Amino acid sequence: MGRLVIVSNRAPSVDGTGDSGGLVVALKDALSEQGGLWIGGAPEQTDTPSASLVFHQRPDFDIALFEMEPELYRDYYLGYSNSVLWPALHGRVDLIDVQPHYSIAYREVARRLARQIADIVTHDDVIWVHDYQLIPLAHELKALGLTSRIGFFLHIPLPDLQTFKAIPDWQDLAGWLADYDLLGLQTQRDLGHLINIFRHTLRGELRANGNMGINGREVVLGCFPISIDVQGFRRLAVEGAAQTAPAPMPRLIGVDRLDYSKGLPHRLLGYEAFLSQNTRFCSNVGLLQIAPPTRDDVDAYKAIRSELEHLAGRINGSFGTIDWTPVQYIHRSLPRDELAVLYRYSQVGLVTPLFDGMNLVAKEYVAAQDEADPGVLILSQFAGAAEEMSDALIVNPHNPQDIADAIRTALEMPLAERRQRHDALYGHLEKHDVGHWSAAFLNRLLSVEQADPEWLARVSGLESRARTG
Ligand code: ADQ
Repeated sequence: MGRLVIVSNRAPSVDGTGDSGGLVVALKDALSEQGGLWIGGAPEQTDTPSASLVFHQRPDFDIALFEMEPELYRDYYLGYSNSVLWPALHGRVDLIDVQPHYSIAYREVARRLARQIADIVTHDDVIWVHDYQLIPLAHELKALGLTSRIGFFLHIPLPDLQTFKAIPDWQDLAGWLADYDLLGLQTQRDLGHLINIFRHTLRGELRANGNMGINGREVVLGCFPISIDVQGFRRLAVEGAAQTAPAPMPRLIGVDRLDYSKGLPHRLLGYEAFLSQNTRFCSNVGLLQIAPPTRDDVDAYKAIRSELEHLAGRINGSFGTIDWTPVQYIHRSLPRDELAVLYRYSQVGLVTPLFDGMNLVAKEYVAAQDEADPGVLILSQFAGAAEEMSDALIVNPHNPQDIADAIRTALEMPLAERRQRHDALYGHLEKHDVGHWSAAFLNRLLSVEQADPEWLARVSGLESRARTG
């Protein structure tokens, strides 16, 4: 094999700051072993973007930045990626904002990026593309004649066929997905949806090995639940807690990007119901919600912020006293070591998204616990993590009563049951950390046969005819 080439919407920082957590930790080892390259969008846009990738060297791997004009970036990223695909793939078709220039920009980014990548990769390089912002990339690369193996991992959920069909370009999207050699999804739920989409849209045929025959070639499909650096995160929690005092009263914690998919208003409604039905807990428990704003320029995100502030204010106004604030709401990101300690010193972890690819907070919360006296995870049935973490208290996030009941159960749960649930959750996580995830995906990608040149010539021919026609 040649190099491992990672492609994502945003590249890691050139100086290594901000590497902690996330994808970089997951892929660093594989990248430095294989002599790797990470290609991603430049952190700043420019009116005079370079026509080729801009290279930077780090000690562990190289970075190649893709530059874009501000308007192109806005229409591709805030527009198509986050005002069409993100809501649609999270089942919020009511929030889709369809604008013709969004989808033009989305295709243009993939086309330009493919040209720049094709200039620097070779047949032996293995390319791993990440997430919904770059779905057409394999199609564009193959249209340029590239024969490298190309895998794709979708970090967010894939909805059922009917929801998928609400995206105006759904047939194109299905076709672009089928151009990858390996498609990785977070859960069996999403894999089932993908199979159905391929069957319906491209007459895909499921083979005995679980892959799909589409247009005369085999697309390899797999479920690869992403995880965290379990040992590393646990260490942060243990070391941090040794230097910090525990919270003065039992605490519930929520940590989420401020996003409508995370079910934050529903969570607060559940907490409100819990307080009103269990008044003995008033003044004896607190909810700490950490939710830094993201994608502020998209209207749906402004709305969720004001809704949440309104609800937190209402609960604090109704239940709070001079000495007790029921909801503490923090609007910014915290360093990971602080977060790890906050999880460890919280008796309940509230992870209640309405729809989520995986949700790493659920895994971080479990990894951070003290195994001798662990807290309880309350987890939405619609988080991808629920497929693996059935020893959490699983709730329907749409039902505030379900959340209220689970909070009471968690706070009253005997130590023996808490330990038994935590042992099961932690035991699974320990064996399925983020290293396991990246190795599983890459091994599968390396086992895929390289592109059939005849098929490629056909696709490229069609593509060039379509462009000139
Ligand atoms: P996200 O939607 O960003 O990721 P998630 O999996 O919950 O969601 O990851 C969030 C990460 O950000 C966690 O590591 C968390 O600790 C961190 N974070 C959140 N709020 C923070 C804060 N206030 N301060 C510091 N850190 C904070 C997408 C998908 C998920 C999928 C991941 C990975 O939507 O479903 O799990 O990708 O594939």
